[in-house]
Amino acid sequence: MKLYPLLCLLLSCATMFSGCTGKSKKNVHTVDTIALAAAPIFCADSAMQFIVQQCNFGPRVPNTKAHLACGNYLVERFTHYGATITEQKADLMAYNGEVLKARNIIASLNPEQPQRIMLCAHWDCRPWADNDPDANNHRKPVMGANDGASGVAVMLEIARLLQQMPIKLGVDFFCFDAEDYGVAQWEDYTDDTSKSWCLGSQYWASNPHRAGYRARYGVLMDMVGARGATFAQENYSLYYAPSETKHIWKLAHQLGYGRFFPMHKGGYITDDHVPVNEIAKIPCVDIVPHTNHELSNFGPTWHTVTDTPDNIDSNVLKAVGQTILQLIYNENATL
Ligand code: AHN
Ligand code: ZN
Repeated sequence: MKLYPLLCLLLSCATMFSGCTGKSKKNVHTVDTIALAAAPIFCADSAMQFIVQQCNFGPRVPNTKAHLACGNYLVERFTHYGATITEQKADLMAYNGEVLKARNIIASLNPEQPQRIMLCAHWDCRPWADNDPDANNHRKPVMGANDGASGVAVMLEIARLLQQMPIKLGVDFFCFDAEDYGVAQWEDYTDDTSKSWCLGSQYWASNPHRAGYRARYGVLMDMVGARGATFAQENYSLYYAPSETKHIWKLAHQLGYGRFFPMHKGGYITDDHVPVNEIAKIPCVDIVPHTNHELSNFGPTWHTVTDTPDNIDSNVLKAVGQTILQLIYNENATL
């Protein structure tokens, strides 16, 4: 039955009649745009260098020398860019019974300003490349150029630029530890393993570094540098921070990075934004890749020994970094 043409005719009539109400007729072809405050240019080469610097310490697996040295480096860099550092040290029990000497590093700009936003990334590396196609690599640590270093590098570059062009808004850079010690793939767990991930952010959300800490919202950046990455709208983000999520994606499109930010749902990803949303009750968006690859939905280097700086694409860092930098300067313009 050819109902289709009839349906179309009815729909177009409805549209025509609604057009006769006289409301917003002349705006039907204009899309409302986000006003852009003056903002610096995000330097992707600089962000790339911050990835290389972190990786030069070796895999930053908790309880290793590389982890300790890189933590000290992050404190030194954020201090150099004018931030006030709060370190949270805690002994956190991993699922396998290991006690992790964990260290959340929180770097605050304009610490007295009540109007704040939070940027987050994890800085630790996974102790096992358990998604590597070669089983001989499963017990080797992950270098974490993308999974760890990339988000921190984008934050460091933003901190560097904020020192050059200061704002009034408060900005907190959260370097969460012990994100990536989740249950290994070789274990045969049948129960929920989600709490084995994100130990540092779970700790912070239950023990905030300042009593009564609040922020307007947060943005988590996890694995924001891999070649070929695209960032669908993550489902917890859409659930807990719908307006912020849609706004960031719209901003990215307006800045010309639409090909990295498809306007559709990804999946529910267990990540550091979940405790921020569910325990600290601060709306937090996760920018995390959703890539249909046979090895993993996070891309071919995820939890493999190939997660190295040579597989980072600075164009991906640029798309994420410039979008979040613009977001910050726009937020500052509302004060
Ligand atoms: C899960 O694999 C359940 N979540 C991903 C969290 C993660 C690991 N992010 C980076 N590495
Ligand atoms: Zn990981």
